[in-house]
Amino acid sequence: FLPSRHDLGVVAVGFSGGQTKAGVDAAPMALIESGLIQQLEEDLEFNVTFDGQVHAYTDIMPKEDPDYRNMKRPRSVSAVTWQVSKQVYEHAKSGKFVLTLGGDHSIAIGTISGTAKAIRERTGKDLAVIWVDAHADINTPETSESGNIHGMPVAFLTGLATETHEDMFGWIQKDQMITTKKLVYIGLRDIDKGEKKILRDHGIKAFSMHDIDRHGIGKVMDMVLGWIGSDTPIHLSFDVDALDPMWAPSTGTPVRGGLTLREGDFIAECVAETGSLIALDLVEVNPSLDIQGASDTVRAGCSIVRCALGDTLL
Ligand code: HAR
Ligand code: MN
Ligand code: MN
Ligand code: MN
Repeated sequence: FLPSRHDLGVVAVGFSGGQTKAGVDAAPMALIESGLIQQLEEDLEFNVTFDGQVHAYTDIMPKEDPDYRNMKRPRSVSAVTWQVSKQVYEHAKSGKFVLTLGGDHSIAIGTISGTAKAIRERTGKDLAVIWVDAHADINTPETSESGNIHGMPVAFLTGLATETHEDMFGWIQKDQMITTKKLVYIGLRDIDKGEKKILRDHGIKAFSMHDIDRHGIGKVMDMVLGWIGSDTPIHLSFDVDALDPMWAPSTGTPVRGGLTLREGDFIAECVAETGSLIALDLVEVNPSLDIQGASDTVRAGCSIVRCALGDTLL
């Protein structure tokens, strides 16, 4: 199932509709302008397939999009993630590693549904997902206190939330879903009440900041990868707010007490070392928030991507 080591598909998703703060749609351009894709091509010697554009999906955006089941902008998020799903699927189906630059975390509905389907078709295996985040993003529309869909992607991807309307996530088919058994969280520290119940009821594996304090990040990564097991393709979905705001202040929902820059890079390095990583999302960088910290946040994001793609110190 391994992507040919040096073929990389890049999808740039300039979308912010899964939450209410403007600016997260500008992240892909900021990451690219700081030299990320060039570094992957020149320093890491990847064969990059990239259409050269940051997609805004304006042509598929519905004109009206009233709230539904407590979700804000459900048709817009559904339309964009459906399109992202097809883009990511095409790259993954042809055996490329897929890098998606977000955008808010709602876009993971698209990225993971795309890789889950491609990996099933190519290998018959269930995809494992490592979700690095301050938040669990597993609210159903009913448990969400905000209505923001970037707090719900994992619920739709695991089938804990379902919808029959095709234009409001009803497009997500079984072969695009993931199992809660192969989902692992790292970095959690701001979980809603309803989410705690979901994590407990379904026995979902989660390593909070408390666990990282107790065991250290090295032991935690051993446990994460041990839980997933070898010979399992892995999709890493990295929300930059997993990092402490000291390192990544420019993000929509910062939570103090997070990962250091090195812990973030270490997570990415350990997953890269398995040789089983098939896709990476980098999301929630918002260069328009905490403008003094924007370049730090972009640099932290670039560093995580390079580490996940196998950049090593020596
Ligand atoms: N749990 C809260 C909600 O559902 C906050 C979610 C924040 N999500 C992100 N992505 N920033 O992790 O609204
Ligand atoms: Mn998130
Ligand atoms: Mn988050
Ligand atoms: Mn909260």
